Amino acid sequence: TGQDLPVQELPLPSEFAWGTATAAYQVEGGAFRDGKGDSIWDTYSHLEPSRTNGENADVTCNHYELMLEDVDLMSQFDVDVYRFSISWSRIIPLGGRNDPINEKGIAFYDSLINKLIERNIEPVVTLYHWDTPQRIYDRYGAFLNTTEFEADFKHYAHLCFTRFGDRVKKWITFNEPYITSIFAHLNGTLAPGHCREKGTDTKTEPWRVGHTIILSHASVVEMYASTFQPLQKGSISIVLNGHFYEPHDANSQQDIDAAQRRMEFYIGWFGDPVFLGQDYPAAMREYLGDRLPGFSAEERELLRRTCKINAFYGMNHYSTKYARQLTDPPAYDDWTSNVEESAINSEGVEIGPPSAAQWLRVAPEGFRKLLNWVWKRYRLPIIVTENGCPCIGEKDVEVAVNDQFRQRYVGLYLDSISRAINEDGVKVEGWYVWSFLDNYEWAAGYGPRYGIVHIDFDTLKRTPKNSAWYLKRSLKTRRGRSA
Ligand code: GBH
Repeated sequence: TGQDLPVQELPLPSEFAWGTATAAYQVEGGAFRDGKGDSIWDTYSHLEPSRTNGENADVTCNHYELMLEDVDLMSQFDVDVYRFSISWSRIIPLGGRNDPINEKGIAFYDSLINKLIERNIEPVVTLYHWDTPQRIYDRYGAFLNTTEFEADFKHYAHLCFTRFGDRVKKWITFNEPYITSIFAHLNGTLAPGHCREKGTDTKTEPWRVGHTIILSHASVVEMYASTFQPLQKGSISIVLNGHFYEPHDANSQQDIDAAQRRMEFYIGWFGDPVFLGQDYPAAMREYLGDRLPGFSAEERELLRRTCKINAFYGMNHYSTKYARQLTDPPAYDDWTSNVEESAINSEGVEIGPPSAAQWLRVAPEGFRKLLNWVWKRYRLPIIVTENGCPCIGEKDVEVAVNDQFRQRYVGLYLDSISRAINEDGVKVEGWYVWSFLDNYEWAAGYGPRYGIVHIDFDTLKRTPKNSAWYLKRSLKTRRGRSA
């Protein structure tokens, strides 16, 4: 599985971009500062703290106040790129298209962007990383009302392009629509935890949420291309996450099919409409029937007009799993598509060594295969917009600094990118580590730490881990090695 290999420091193209990534709710803090409105995460983390490890991100890294120092710190690692997200309710507190704008919120992102540019770091901006304005959810259920959501999101995006588009040249509309659809609307472990409320329908709602995201993405892409791109000359796309799936029994055709189907349910769900302008994958129609919404003729036209405008495939990727066809599937099966997932295959072989997160194992070969799978299906240059892992015992700064486990993980995953580029002919343009700082890991609170910088959440002291210096060196070496 490649897990026993040493890190080889294989070459990467000289123009390959290396960056770090964060998301607003996870790092900013200042949750109720300077006129910011509540988001569904402010509500969710306070309503029933047991859902979030008893913790919230009211303060978290306090990046809201320490941002200038944070960018100075980041620039010591020689990064090319910083990917961050804008908190919608910080700049439009009530979220809607007729609601007032908060200039103080805009000023925060203005100074962040200016500071990055001063440090020669390219800002890559995500418009939506899970923190829906609470009022939008209260008014009409956010994603559950396609027309309303699309109009409000478009207005918000228009504001961002207008105010920041002179300096921001790479835009991401949505982070991981699969997670918003499934984790927030089916199993309810992420805000708004909608399916925990009465009168919800988990049979159809996750798929309706996905539908809204796809259409909202497409109409924002069209608006950017027609109204902003001619002058601003930036690019736009979406970020999809997904594991790679290996068959549980490599000799079973059923398991081979199950692994393929699992990836279509994870990635093809969004990728086929967004990047190919097509309907949902056939396997989804087959399994979900009319629980899956259809695209009207007009919507199909929108997808066809916009699919080629997406300039890159944004990939968040962490790990690989085994997929097994269920022989005795439940009466209806919402999201696994009759697939059982595991970390151990039919011969007892583990997919890779475990990290500090139960779902995340070190599996660089699967990453290489996923890069190939995505390239073959969508033929778009890939930017790895998130990749990284949490190590065991990292609360303790002494332990965290010596993060050999992370250095090995990122080293092996970068080798996989090198092989995908140089041996397989896949186009990969950049890699952003998740994450710049230890931060608020959603339902897991401050438990798992993904940062290349340690945070003491009592004092807010920042301490770079050795992986930060390793990555600085490694990217220099690898890019120097390519002819
Ligand atoms: C990304 O999500 C997010 O974009 C980022 O904000 C986050 O901090 C980062 O990854 C690290 O998790 O315990 O089996 O129910 C990745 C998708 C969705 C993966 C929730 C972990 C829980 C799996 N994540 N999932 S499980």
